[in-house]
Amino acid sequence: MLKLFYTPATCSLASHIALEEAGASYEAHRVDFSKAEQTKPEYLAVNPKGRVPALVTDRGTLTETPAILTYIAQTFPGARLAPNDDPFEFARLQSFLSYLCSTVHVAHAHARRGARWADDPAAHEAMKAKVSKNMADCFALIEGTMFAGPFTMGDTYTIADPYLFTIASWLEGDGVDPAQFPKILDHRNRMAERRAVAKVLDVVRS
Ligand SMILES: N[C@@H](CCC(=O)N[C@@H](CS)C(=O)NCC(=O)O)C(=O)O
Repeated sequence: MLKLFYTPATCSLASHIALEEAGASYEAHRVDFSKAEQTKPEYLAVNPKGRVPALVTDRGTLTETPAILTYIAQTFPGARLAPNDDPFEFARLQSFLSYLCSTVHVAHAHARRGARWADDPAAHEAMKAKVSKNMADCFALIEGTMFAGPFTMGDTYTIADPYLFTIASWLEGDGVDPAQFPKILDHRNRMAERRAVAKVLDVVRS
């Protein structure tokens, strides 16, 4: 049985939705950031990085959202969550996942996790001050050139959709008005109506 370690309102939501969309059997284990559980030995034994998500499989534990999403798509091919047989389309998908992981998520993290990059409180404030502009720039690029529509990669729903949905749900908290990005806002609204998304949101918000 797969085990997903998740925390509400974090990037683990993408993997959680993908498991549900795949029809996977899994257990969801909450990691409570308000109790700093991600820093405790019990959780570090699962993921020494001290982050969520982590997906425990019968072959070992996977971390990093793009890797977990890809694993889910390839383990449940019947759910057709990735173009597994088309190297170019698969690389396009990887490119989108990588951008969300290594650029957009990192831009967002500068608001609350500045201590990863600097010790000086003034530097933390300077990083925070850039978050809304950086996130708006990233989403302008996604809206203008990367989002194919009606789903993220085009006509077919893929693992990029729950990932984009997850990170787009952070916009207001980062001081960005999503109305500037009508395609992304429409995608976010359509995603919220999916059965799998509503089910996972019920669990993480309970
Ligand atoms: N690159 C990782 C990032 C994981 C990550 O930073 N997760 C955040 C939540 S969105 C976390 O666990 N933060 C806990 C902490 O920094 O203490 C991924 O994409 O899975």
